[in-house]
Amino acid sequence: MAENTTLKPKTVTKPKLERPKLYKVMLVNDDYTPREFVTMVLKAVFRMSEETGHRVMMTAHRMGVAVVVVCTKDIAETKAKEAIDLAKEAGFPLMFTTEPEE
Ligand code: TYC
Repeated sequence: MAENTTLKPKTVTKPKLERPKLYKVMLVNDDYTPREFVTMVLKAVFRMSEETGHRVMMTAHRMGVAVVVVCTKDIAETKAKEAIDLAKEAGFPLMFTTEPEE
């Protein structure tokens, strides 16, 4: 028996994917942490090359702060904590902060 099926066009709703808000990890200058130590932390925690680590360290040294990386809130906070912990263990006041990107 032929069925009288009405085919309704399906309404396709495309869910809009929100872009995750991005956060900056900032490196803050201080007068006590040795330059080589700052570069070492940037290499170890943020996987920077010697050259990039040195450049970012010198930017913070000269300008007061430098952007280290832009990533999700979770990763930014985890990386900043890892870096601060390394400095604490070594007895240096080196500070990293996180803030939302404009
Ligand atoms: N200013 C420090 C010094 O002269 C080096 C330094 C650079 C420390 C960058 C922190 O975020 C920093 N020993």
